[in-house]
Amino acid sequence: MKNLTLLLAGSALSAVLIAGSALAQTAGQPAETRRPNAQNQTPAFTGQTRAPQPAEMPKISHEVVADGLPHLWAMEFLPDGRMLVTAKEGVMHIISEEGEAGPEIDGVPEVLSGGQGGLLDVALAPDFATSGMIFFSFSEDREDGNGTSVASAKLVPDDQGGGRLENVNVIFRQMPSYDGNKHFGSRLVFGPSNELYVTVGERSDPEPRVQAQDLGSGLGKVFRIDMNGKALPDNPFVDQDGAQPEIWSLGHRNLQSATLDGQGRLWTVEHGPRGGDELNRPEPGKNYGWPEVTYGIEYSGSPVGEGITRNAETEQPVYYWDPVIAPSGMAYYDADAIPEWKGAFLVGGLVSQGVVVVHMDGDRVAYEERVPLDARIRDVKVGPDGAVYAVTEQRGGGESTILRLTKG
Ligand SMILES: [Ca+2]
Repeated sequence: MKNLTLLLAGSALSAVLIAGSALAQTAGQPAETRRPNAQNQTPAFTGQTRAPQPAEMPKISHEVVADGLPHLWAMEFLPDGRMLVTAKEGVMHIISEEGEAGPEIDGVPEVLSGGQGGLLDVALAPDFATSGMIFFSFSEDREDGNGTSVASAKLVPDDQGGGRLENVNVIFRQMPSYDGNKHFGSRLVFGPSNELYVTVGERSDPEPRVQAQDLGSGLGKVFRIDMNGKALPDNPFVDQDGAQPEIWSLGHRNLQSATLDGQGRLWTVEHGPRGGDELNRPEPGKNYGWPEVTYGIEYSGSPVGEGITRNAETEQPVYYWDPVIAPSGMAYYDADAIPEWKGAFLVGGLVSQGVVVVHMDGDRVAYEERVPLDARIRDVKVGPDGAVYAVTEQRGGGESTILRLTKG
């Protein structure tokens, strides 16, 4: 009896501790303990949401490696170990290995930085070491509205820690334009054959968002293009009348996380509706459902469309989050410094204020782990040292920092 009393007291204590925090740090239990927003929805298969935490969770510490930065959106490591960053307002900087930001890079084109727009992602060309070529996405002001565009340029560093862009060339425009300030995406990822994946959004409002299902529209898609912005000849819709040939997959909402896995395959995490963020491995020509088939509910609380979470014509997400993490930035961990994370995806969480570690078993999620950082995480990268670098932002646009996460 005494033992039972102790046991009950222990359980009550755990329950209180868990209730006091959104995250439970107990192996085998899901990290997320809050009620889902979509109370009546159920996953299509075991492990599609709220996967358990792994038995081995490394102790992670973090330090600020750079601060006092403008509102950053993306970061890439240069071959020399420095970091190239984009800031939403439309500037780029090179940050030294000591964490000092150089002067603004000259020649960055005007961007539309209101709302969710701005200078967005940056990617180094696969041959950057010899060509100096970079690719970047941005919200572009246009005569008939605005939209996400992709430009290429040659980055020419100077010896003051800055540099300039030469031969800036807009190679791709998401069409149609729309007069709004939401859901521009975007991320840029080069595949193993130098193909460039471009993720975008569906512009959020009721009128444009349905175009995520329309192959004649570039809203709510993943594109696959060459370095001149042209559709690749083996894209899935190149021979279909009325379809945009650059489309790789459709039915997406707002994609701000993308990376390749160890096999060179594209994975994405997208901002879903309230309770519907999702991890996908976009395959050519496949339909990922939005806004007709989705988990979650509208931010107003009403169902999304007919409230359908599955049908035969659309792909189920590999994984979904309800409540949302608000994903931005993503990396595949293939380094040795944090062995427990080998083969996992690291996803930045704006609302979840940390890094979400998604451990895979084949193409399914086995475990989910959270690293709380008390800051909105806009981008995540693995450094040449095997540490994880997380870019923070402040809502409303205060200063950003870059954090370095290490084991121990
Ligand atoms: Ca979906």
